[in-house]
Amino acid sequence: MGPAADFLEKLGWISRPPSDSRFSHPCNVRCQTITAKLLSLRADQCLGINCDVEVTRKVAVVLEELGLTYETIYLDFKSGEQKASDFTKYNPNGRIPVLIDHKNNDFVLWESDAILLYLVGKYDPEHKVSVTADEQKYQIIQWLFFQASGQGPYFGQAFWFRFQHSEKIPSAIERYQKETIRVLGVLESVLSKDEWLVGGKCTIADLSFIQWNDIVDRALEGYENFNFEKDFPAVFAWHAKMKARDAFKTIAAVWVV
Ligand SMILES: N[C@@H](CCC(=O)N[C@@H](CS)C(=O)NCC(=O)O)C(=O)O
Repeated sequence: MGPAADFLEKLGWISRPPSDSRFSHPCNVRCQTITAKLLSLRADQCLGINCDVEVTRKVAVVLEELGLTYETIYLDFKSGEQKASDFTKYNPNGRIPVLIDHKNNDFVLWESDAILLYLVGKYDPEHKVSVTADEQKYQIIQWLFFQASGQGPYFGQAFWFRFQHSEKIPSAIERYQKETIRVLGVLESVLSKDEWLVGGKCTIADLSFIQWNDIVDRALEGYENFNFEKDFPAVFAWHAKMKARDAFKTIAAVWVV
């Protein structure tokens, strides 16, 4: 680790894994500028999580919102560290993020929205980003399911077919870009009437959407002059409000996309 890492550590933005780290991968600040790398977090006193810059940023944001302590570890996707047994023993799906809660007997959990529910269930007694009424709890679950089954896969596939697929397949690009637009339309229809998705406040339901919305311009590159702010003003304003929160700013300062 170089002087940049020393500086970030002094600020408390990163911390180095203890020598008895459960993962062999070093915590390495170079990954903060390499989007292809996987950023992972590991608990020191409290919580651990594996996390990539875009896809699992939301978990880190919620850890910040709740003032929890965590550490970061990076996995290298290119060399397939996420599929190696060192990692799949935690997540058989070979994907990030994974949470390891050292305060709870090293309890392991994967799927980002399940992790968000766990974090607020266990560590948000003041309901900073959660709710108290049963009905609203189910509404949060509803939005998390929509995020995991609607936003994540459609935005992800739009991205994949636009930038990563070996062949150029216009019909696949069109299909997933249109679905991305549809998902944004669903959000717009709700957020043009209400400031937040559930309970009139920012909760994990809202925060679960931030990472993909943050790169929607790229997913929709080339799509009918797409303009996030003009086409979906309520979603754009909602996203901007979340980005202005301290938790997001802390994460964004460390994780350069
Ligand atoms: N529904 C999952 C999605 C997880 C996911 O797709 N993670 C990607 C992040 S880039 C991943 O680990 N990909 C690596 C791979 O598929 O090998 C969640 O929300 O946790």
